[in-house]
Amino acid sequence: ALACGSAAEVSELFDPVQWRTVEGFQDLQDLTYHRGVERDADGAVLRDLPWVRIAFDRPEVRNAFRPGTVDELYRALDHARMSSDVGAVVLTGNGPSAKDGGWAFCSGGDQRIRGRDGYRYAGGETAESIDPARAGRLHILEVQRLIRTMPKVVIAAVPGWAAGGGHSLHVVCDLTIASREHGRFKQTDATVGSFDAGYGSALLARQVGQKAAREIFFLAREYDAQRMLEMGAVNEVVPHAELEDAAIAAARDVAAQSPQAIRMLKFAFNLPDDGMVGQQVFAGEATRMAYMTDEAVEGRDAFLGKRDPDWSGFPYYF
Ligand code: S0N
Repeated sequence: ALACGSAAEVSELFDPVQWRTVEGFQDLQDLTYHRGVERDADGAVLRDLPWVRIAFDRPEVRNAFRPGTVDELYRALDHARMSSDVGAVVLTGNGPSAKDGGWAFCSGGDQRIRGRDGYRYAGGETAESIDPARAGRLHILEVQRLIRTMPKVVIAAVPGWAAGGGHSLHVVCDLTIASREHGRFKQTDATVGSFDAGYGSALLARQVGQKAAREIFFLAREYDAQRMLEMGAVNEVVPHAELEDAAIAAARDVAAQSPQAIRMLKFAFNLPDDGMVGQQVFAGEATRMAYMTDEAVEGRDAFLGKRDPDWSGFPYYF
């Protein structure tokens, strides 16, 4: 087993017994990426379990993401997407901050390097050195789409602040479990002249209703985990120390279900809100399943055999 870091190195809530570092991701700067494992009494890994843990690792800025963080997040999520033995992803934030003990899931875009002229605050970057094609790039939206369309269940484990673009990330996750003591939600987009006019607002309105979503964005107030549970944006509120166990328990329950059924259900839940893209994603899975049938095989084989297909063995189901 690869060294997976101790609770002190990764996060106070991280249980090193439950995880191992994912190979090929030791270079991450702003995230940690671990695979769930079962160990024997001596701590040796017996087997991998079908879930992973991806965590923001910038607790000193409430886990705000800079462009490099988003690159890493996309890379880790895409690796999880393409791992055929992974069914659930726990997305969380490491902590607490060594500076002040504060906890965060994610506080959104790092405001020091944002958009126009952001290079001025980006430590070392200048107008000449920064790649203009990358400056102010909102590729966190690509991450949102990946979370939304990956055929796995993504569970936000919120140990502290979910603010701004971090709030939107929890909204787009399939499930949210929050710390009772430290889970805090605040949509600060409009406060800093930003606005997630996509999933962050529209999907939130689906979850909590129009009036509540407008209140969350227009007033930028702070909500605790219990209030968010009552509004319908959070699935479960648990004692802080039990947050990661609760997330693992949810991942374990997901893993007990049929992978195909989970995929189809996730895409079915997305479909009404995702328009033709939602239909395309759902249809892609339906086609994949259809390709497994004798009927589809007959169509393929007839073409390859340069003969007419024989559909006589395949009823018009009703
Ligand atoms: C999360 C909040 C409410 C926590 O408040 P608290 O507990 O009082 O802590 P603070 O003392 O405020 O923060 C502790 C330290 O962390 C730094 N910090 C916190 N958040 C950020 C951040 N987002 N960017 C940079 N630094 C951050 C504080 O400065 C403080 O550092 P020190 O100790 O050195 O002073 C509170 O912190 C808060 O409201 N944070 C800001 C939340 C916010 O407005 N986020 C941005 C909202 N918009 C988006 O996320 C949209 C996406 C986006 O921004 C983007 C992404 C990629 C590319 C471009 C953009 C774009 O917007 O253009």
